[in-house]
Amino acid sequence: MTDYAPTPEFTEQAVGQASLYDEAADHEAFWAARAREYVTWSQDFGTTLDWSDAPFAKWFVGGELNASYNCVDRHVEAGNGDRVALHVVGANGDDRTITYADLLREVSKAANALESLGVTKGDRVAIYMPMIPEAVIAMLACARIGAPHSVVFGGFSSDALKARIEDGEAKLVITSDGQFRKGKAMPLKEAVDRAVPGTTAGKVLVVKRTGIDVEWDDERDVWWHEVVDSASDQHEAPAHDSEHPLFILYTSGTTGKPKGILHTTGGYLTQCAYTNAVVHDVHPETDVYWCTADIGWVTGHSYIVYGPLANGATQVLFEGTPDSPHQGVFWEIVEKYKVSILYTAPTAIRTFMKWGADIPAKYDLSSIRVLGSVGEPINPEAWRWYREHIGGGSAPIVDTWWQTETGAIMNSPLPGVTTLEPGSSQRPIPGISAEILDDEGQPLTEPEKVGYLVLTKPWPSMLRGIWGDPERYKDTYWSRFGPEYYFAGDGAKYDADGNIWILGRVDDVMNVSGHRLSTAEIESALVSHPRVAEAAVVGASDETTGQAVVAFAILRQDGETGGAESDELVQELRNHVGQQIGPIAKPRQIMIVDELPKTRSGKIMRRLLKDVAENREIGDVTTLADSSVMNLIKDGMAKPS
Ligand code: 6R9
Repeated sequence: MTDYAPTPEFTEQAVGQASLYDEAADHEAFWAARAREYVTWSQDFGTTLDWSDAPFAKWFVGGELNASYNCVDRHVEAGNGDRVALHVVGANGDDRTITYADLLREVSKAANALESLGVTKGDRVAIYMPMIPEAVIAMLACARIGAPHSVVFGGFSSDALKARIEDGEAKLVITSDGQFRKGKAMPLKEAVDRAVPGTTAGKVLVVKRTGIDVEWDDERDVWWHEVVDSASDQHEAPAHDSEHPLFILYTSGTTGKPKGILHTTGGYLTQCAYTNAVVHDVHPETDVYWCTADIGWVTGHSYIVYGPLANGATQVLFEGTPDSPHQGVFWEIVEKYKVSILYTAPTAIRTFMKWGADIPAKYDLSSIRVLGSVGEPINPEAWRWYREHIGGGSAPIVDTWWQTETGAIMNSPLPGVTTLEPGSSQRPIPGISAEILDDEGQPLTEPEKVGYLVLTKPWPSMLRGIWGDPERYKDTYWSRFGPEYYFAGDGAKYDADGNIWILGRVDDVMNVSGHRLSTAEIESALVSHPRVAEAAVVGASDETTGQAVVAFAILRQDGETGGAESDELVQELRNHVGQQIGPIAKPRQIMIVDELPKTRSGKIMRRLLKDVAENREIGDVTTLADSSVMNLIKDGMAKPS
């Protein structure tokens, strides 16, 4: 039996010590102490938590701060201006080093430029960019002014971008001319040009990244290098209320319309900085930290931008993908920059496993001392491979469970304290309280009983609502088990040692390579195609991506089907989804069927379709309105195409 207890040497130097669990017995005093430990306040707060208007929380009431000041200025003021903030690894071989002093100048210039474009406190700014330092600078410039950013993943379609600009009523969009993908310059601004007309966005600020040709609207479009480079590098960071909105980030819900998750300043920054310190064990003077997420996802927000920069860490910012220019690029970067903390996703780890251990073995990975995982459950096999082949057989792995809504890490081992259990994110970190409830809302304590994960106490980085939809906020998160419990939407169980195992979403949300996609959203994209009458989408388990999108579509009667045409149509439908939502949403498989399995009340029984998609025996069909449907679907699948 392998012992995954921390070594005494690791424990001794660890930021997160066991005493934190004891200290957290007084919930509010614990968080008040973290807020003062990790954040510099321009005005100290009074009440730690105001929960009188639950589920609408206020944390660190009356406190004032500036998130950008906390992530940049204060490190320069403390004499650390020469410390590298970002080792920028470009996708085109053009690496750059940005120190904290450089970052302060760049963020100040960008803040001045945004103000010159008419952005003021409270205005929303959409950011649609590749993984370039200007994206980080733009986020921090928005935070500085108090203009909430809404970062839209650069892989999303122009339709998805438009919906997010409209919902957040963004005044400005920041983008780039293009982006490098596997060494090739691809357009990006083009999608913005299609998204912006008819929306509130009056200006588009464009970073020149690739130099490819772009359409230009003189009234609306402004080059970043023209307004930012010439702006003053002095910008006083104003103090904002602790509850001032910091950003909106859209995530998939159970209905087609994405939810704009709202985060505010003081509580969010506190929990991001604290968790990054105690979970990733960041020692800013000596560590080189690399989180491989994209800033378009919450992991990039909390663990590239706000957490590590608030802590004054040195990090790698990588513009590229794991397979370009070659399958060893991650390990080449680890070797070159002596990365000591690596935070990535199970889907990436499984891909590396598939490529083979001989690839990382060619590089010197001895600098690595902590590994992290996020985005979906990590299967024990991948966990062991990660530890063995990347972590030199000894690096602790922190499997961190959290969500866009929770803002920061909730369940995770502490690397200097916890004896690790491969595949489980184990237990709530100090300051967080979770339980598993059964269908009736009774707490489960017995091992191996499957229930629902809930959070039982408010936490500083919790979402403050869904943008523009307070009712949906209450319904989605605070009604399933009553107003005392935050319902996370994940199934979970305890093991005999009291570790929590997350079993995946219990709602109609899929997790593809760690990205949340809603079945309803993809179904409505399919149905928006003129040939499709009805569609059902399920997440089928997939060796590499965790889950894969599998769609079943019924065609309209007026069209022809069959033969070669149906292959072409399937391709066309896949592309249609890609265009409507983004390439990550493209179904792995689309099956053209004559019927869908439905209950008598007309609900599609996705459970049965999932059985088909995963090549399993079909489960209980007794609640189907027409039980012969499943035979038809199965027969259809068995037919060679
Ligand atoms: C940070 C992030 C949240 C959903 C969450 C859960 C799944 C994330 C996990 C995990 C098991 C982990 N999830 N981390 N499941 N173990 N360590 O991923 O946010 O994109 O909002 O997704 O991802 O299902 O509910 P988000």
